[in-house]
Amino acid sequence: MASSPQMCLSLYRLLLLTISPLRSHSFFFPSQPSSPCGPGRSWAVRLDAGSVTAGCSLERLAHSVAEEVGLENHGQIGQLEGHYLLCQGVEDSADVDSALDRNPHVLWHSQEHILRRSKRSVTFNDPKYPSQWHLHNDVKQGMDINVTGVWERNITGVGITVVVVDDGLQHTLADIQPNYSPEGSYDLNSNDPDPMPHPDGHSDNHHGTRCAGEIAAVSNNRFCAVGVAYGAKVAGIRVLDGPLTDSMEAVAFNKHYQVNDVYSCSWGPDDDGRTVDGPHPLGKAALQHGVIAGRRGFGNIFVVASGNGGQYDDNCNYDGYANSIYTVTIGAVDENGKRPFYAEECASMLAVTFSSGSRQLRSIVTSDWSLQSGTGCTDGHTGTSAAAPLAAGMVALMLQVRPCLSWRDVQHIITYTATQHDADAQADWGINGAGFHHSYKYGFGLLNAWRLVNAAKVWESVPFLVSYQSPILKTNEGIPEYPKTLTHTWNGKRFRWSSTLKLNDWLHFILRTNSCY
Ligand SMILES: [Ca+2]
Ligand SMILES: [Ca+2]
Ligand SMILES: [Ca+2]
Ligand SMILES: [Ca+2]
Repeated sequence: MASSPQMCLSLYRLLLLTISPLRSHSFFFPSQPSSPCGPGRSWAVRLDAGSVTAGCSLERLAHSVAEEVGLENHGQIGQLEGHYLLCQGVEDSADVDSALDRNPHVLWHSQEHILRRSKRSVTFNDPKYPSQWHLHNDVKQGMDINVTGVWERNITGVGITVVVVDDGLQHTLADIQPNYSPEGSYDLNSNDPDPMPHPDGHSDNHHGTRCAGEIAAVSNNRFCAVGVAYGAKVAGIRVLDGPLTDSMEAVAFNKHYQVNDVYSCSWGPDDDGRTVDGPHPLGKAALQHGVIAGRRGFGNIFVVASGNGGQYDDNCNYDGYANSIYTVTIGAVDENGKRPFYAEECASMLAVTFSSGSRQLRSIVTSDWSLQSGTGCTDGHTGTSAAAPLAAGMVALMLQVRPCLSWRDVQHIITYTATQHDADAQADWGINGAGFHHSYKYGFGLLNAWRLVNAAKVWESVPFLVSYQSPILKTNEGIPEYPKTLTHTWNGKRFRWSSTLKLNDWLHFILRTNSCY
């Protein structure tokens, strides 16, 4: 059926060449359209294929219909057989619609009008959104978290609550209030349910509010900025504005843990390159309890910042929050994808995302408190403090599409989807025993929201954690001065530690592994 007009055309070509080589080509085929089809000057017509006589073609019919009604044939419309676009020439024709109505070969016709269509790219009226390069970097392609396509598919963190464990949360701000979760919030410094920060003259308690804005600042409210998961709820636990004890940390890590899905912690022990500290027994127990019992048994996701002691050669392996297997440890890269001066290196870093860099590079634009000299918006959020909340927001996006991901699934998906980037020749990427690229500077690589969410959609859950703790094995071996590497064989497996530690008398290693062997 579909090939018959083609066959008919072929016959005409043959005849043309045989019996009338000098005859005008345009007798049988439409002449080149002499005018563009301007708005309101074109008609789409559907011709009656049944009225094509033997030896003729739809194309030829379209040409003669166009002539009869005073239009030019601009050819078939796409792949729609029998549909042609007829256009008005330079001069206006008489009543085209009536002429087409009367034409026996025309089954249907419609004068074309301009249709209003908008691109499905996300636009926001938030005045600082254009400066949020970490969400859409128009200057340095690829140096953003690749989230806009996720939003275009209506994945914005809806149904997920991220809690910021910090110095408070100003939940009355225009960019926070609509997404604020009082149910997930608490004030452990004043022991009340309201985590509102205290402006106290000595300190800038704006930190928690800035982190919360990165996660879930309200979009399209003509105010400040947009969060990574602007459809998510954000809660605050105020715990850093006063003396902190092990029991307070333990309460914080499990506070409202069936409401709060993700805990964002942009703090840790002193980053002076000399401190080895982390959660004490109760804090440790609370982290473990959170991944076992929180989020209805799927496990809370604890996102922690890797630390800002890079310039003091601090290493996040010394930081017990970072080196805990229960935490997602996030480091920072600057706008060029490079490790900034402040970012720490370590083996326990899972991945990196964007934050501030050297002076000439842009920092993170986010909400701010409006107390003291705050305006409710800042373009100066910095450090690994600014990186971890972006990761927490990305985890919220993952959990929206797959609410039943376990805490281990989230870590595995990060490992699989983080991208190795070539920003730095000194990155020292290696391949680990499971075949993944890893760097002490960049973990498994750059977090990518698009890849995280798509992997989450199809992810098959990994098994529960299996762990084994060996008895203490004393080796009494010194770590050589160069290379600073200690290799030890245990149960037939070789383990190698290399470190930039300034060596003390002895080291106590605890080997923890997620694999069975
Ligand atoms: Ca309070
Ligand atoms: Ca906003
Ligand atoms: Ca540190
Ligand atoms: Ca960790």
